[in-house]
Amino acid sequence: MSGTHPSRRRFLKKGAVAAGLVAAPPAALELTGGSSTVAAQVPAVADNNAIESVLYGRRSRFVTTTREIEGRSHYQVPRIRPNPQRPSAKTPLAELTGTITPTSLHFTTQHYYGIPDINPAEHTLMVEGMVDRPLVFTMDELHRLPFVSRVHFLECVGNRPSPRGATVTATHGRMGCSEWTGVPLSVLLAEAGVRGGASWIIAEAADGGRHTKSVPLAKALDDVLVAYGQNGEPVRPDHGYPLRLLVPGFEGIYNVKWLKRIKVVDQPYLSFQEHSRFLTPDPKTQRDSYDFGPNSVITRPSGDQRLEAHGAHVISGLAWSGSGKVSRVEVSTDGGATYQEAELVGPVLSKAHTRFCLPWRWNGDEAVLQSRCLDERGQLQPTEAEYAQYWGLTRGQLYGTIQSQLGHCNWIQPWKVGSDGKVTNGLEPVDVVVDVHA
Ligand SMILES: Nc1nc2c(c(=O)[nH]1)N[C@H]1C(S)=C(S)[C@@H](COP(=O)(O)O)O[C@H]1N2
Ligand SMILES: [Mo]
Repeated sequence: MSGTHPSRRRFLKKGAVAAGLVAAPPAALELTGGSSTVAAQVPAVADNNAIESVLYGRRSRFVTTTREIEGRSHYQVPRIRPNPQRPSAKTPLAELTGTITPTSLHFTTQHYYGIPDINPAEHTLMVEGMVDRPLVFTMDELHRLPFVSRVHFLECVGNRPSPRGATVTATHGRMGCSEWTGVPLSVLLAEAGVRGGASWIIAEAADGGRHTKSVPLAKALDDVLVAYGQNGEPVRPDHGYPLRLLVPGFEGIYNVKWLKRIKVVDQPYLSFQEHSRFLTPDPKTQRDSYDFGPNSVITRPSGDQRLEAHGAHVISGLAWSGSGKVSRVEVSTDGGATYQEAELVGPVLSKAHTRFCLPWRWNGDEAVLQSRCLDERGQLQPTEAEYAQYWGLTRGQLYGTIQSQLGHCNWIQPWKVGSDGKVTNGLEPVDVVVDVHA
């Protein structure tokens, strides 16, 4: 789906918002006569009363938002759309409200292998290596241990603001935020007894690619979860059923899905995912990169949407930081010349998406909307120019390099509102953009 909001568009036309009075818009009714792109996808008949709809719930037939399928996962792999071997997809951020990403719409990344079909009755988790007592847990045993539930964002290092990104899904859709439930890894490690001299763990998956990642032991003992629940349900197959590692604030790739084995060791292993994708001959980028810095993006209005009326609007988006809580979000409507503090909506949780909003009157002039995040560590989200200067990169390098070899691309994404209300990307165009999800 495109990022347009047909229901909102119709509603705004009537001028109710411009008057500052927000009554509940009759979205479904409006849509029947609304945008043809959406109307075309609306099933002719409602099945709200069908048994299947009641058994597992079903959204309104007027709501048709889906994830957006990824083309390729590696710059050397030809673009195939969609690729059944590694079905990956992005979150339609512009269509969502609040901070929890519905699991059905939560982005998903598969590398060279597809999604396995694992029988939980046969699945086990082994904890071994530099421990006093190597242990094997069945899923039943894991479910009998004390658990925690925590809300955390999960983001792929492949997210990057980009002049070529027509929508916020294109630039930032490789992220989601869920309530994760599971056993703290520290509990399992205490059970096994970590030996002196240990400093890392290696987490390994049960999928065909045996996705493997090294995690510092200090992080493993801090807030890492062995998660079996996502948003109140068992983790779904594309997110790692029946068990995944959840490494809050770290790059997505650390969050090993279909988790099979934890090995306690005294050094990081150069596993396939590390050496083939994340190390380059350039010493500047040959660094360990873990938790994401402060970040934010406006999701409404954002690329490919259109403001249909002058007057009252609300600028809304998401802010997050891998270092902890968001402490402040500021929004600019003049391309960064001046900023105003936005309201943080709902709970502000550590290493979680935080929704922000700012009421704004649009008088019909061109405007450049952008947000910046300050996190509790005092780190401020950089502009593109500040980021490039810090790493000594040209704009060509910024957009012509694979995201995972750059690091964490958390610079500010501006959206430009034209005098016709059309919202487009506010970054200066560049010749080359390499877009890869890692
Ligand atoms: N076993 C396994 N774990 C994996 C991956 C994978 O391909 N296989 N992809 C990683 C990457 S790169 C990301 S960004 C996240 C995505 O998690 P999600 O699919 O639940 O959104 O999972 C990580 N864990
Ligand atoms: Mo990723």
